[in-house]
Amino acid sequence: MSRIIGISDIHGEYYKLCSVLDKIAPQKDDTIVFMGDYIDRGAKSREVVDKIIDMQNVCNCVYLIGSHEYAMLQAKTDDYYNYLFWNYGGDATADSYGCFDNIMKIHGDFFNNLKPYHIINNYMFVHAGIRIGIPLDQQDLTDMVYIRSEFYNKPHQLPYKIIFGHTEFEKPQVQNDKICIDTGCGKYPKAPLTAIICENGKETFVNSD
Ligand SMILES: [Mn+2]
Repeated sequence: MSRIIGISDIHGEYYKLCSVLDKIAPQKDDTIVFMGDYIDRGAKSREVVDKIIDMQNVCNCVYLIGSHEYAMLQAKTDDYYNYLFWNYGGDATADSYGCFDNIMKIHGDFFNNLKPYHIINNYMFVHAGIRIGIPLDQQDLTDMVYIRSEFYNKPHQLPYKIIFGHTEFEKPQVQNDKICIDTGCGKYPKAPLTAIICENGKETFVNSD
C-alpha cells in the first residue's frame, strides 16, 4: 500500500531532513508532499533543496510554497518582503548559496514552480492554512502561506483533512479536520523535524533524531 508523506518547515536543517527520510525509507509508489519553508535559519538551505529535488528519483514528489519562499521571491521588488526575508533567517540562505542572487540562479526553476496547495485522496496539504469561509478557488496565496490562528483555532468547511505547518508547536497538533506538523525545526536547536505518514486512512508521525 502506498503512503502519502508530508514534510514541512525544514528551514535549512539538512541533517534532520536526511534523518526523517532515512527512517521513512520512501518507496517508488509513495508520494512526498514537501510543504514549504525549505530555506532560512538553518545552515544548509541549498543542500536541502538539492536533496528534495533528488527525491524525485526515489518516489513521487510535490513541492509547495512556504512563507519563506514567498518572501524570498518578493524580496527584490517589495520592501516589506525584503525586510521579512533578511530578518527571519534569510542571511543563512544567502550564505548557503554564496550570495542572494545565486539562489535563483541555481534553483530558479524550482522556486518559480512551487504550488500553493495539493489535494490527494481526502487530504489537502498547504503551508499555513486557508481563510475559513472563502471558497478554495478564491483563496489568497498570502493567506495560504501566512495565516495562523484564524485558521487553526476554528473548524473549516472543506471536505478534506488539512495538513499544514508554519506555526510551530511542541508536538503535532491533531484536530478532527486538520493537523499541524511544524515542531520548530530550524527555530530551536533541539527541535526535531516531524513528518506525517498517511496510510490506510490513518496518520502517524516520524521525528528526526
Ligand atoms: Mn516555517
